[in-house]
Amino acid sequence: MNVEEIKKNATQAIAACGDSAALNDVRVKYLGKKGEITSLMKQMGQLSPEERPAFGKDVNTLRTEVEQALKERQSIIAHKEQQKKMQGEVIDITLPGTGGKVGALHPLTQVYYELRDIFVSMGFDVLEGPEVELDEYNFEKLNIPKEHPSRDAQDTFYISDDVVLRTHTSPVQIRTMLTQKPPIRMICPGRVFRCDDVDATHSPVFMQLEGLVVDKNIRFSDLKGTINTFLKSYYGEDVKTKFRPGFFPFTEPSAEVDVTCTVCKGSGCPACKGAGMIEVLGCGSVNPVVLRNVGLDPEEYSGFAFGLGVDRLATTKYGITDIRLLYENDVRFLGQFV
Ligand code: 2U9
Repeated sequence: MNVEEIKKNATQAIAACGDSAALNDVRVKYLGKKGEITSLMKQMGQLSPEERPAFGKDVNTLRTEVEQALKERQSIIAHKEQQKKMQGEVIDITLPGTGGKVGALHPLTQVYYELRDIFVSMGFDVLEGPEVELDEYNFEKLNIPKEHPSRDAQDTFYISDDVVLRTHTSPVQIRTMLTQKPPIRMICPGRVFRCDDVDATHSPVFMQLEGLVVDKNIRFSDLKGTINTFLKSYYGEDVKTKFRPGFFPFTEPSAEVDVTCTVCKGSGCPACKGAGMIEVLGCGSVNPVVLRNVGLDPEEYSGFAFGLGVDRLATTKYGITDIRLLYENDVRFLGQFV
């Protein structure tokens, strides 16, 4: 084949290439080791010395032209291939997003924050203490004698003879009275532990909130005013409260407090077992024995205290019939409190 024919064929072949692979085949066909242009070069030896310069020049020109054509075609193909690749990667920014799930505070945390904020607005400090406590602070100083039923090993987790998991947050008030002079106006929130089986109304771990006020001239009427103000703030202005006599070793006199049932508004229903009222907290004047146990003179100082279970305040307000719902963390339940 002569130079002109090769040039014509190569130019046509290059123009017909649609992708890099095809173009590379053409390159090999003409410029490869056994390619047609390479073979032309090898034929030089068979020519006479006179013919060689002109032939060499023609073949060189051919090679340069074919190389140039390949280069131009390669550039067009590369551009086309790039366009095709980009079309395959197009992102539709108008598609709806998948969105992240938004978390929320646990209902018990929401209720605790609400209770805390009410007491803080009434001038109470918030204090915390250890969950592993001395028997001395959890029981002895609170006038809970050795024979008292709540000291039974069934109710208390003992770490050793004189160390327990606190069964209430009252030891925090003991610690506070041992280290601070009255006036004391405090609440102490925290986890408490009792050796109970789990059922609709019991959990071996639950959150309590207790309060204590100690000063000169504190009377039972101060307790009633504080508790009524608190309960109206939490349950609503319409709530009715009832103080019934109760008994706690650390308060004297003591009371248990009921509020109108939030489910039936007082007419009687299964939630309040027909009574129209539900018990929500215990309280009383601080027993003078307890004041003396922490070195305060009951002739000079008096006080009141109260205690409540945060889960009970949550279940009564929202008509929840089983406290286990608050501890199992089923999102179908939790989602109702977002
Ligand atoms: C000191 C003196 C007195 C705390 C009190 C109650 C009444 C009470 C229960 C409510 C439901 C415990 O969570 S519960 O099971 N508590 O009824 N607690 S008076 O009295 C104190 C505390 C500390 C120094």
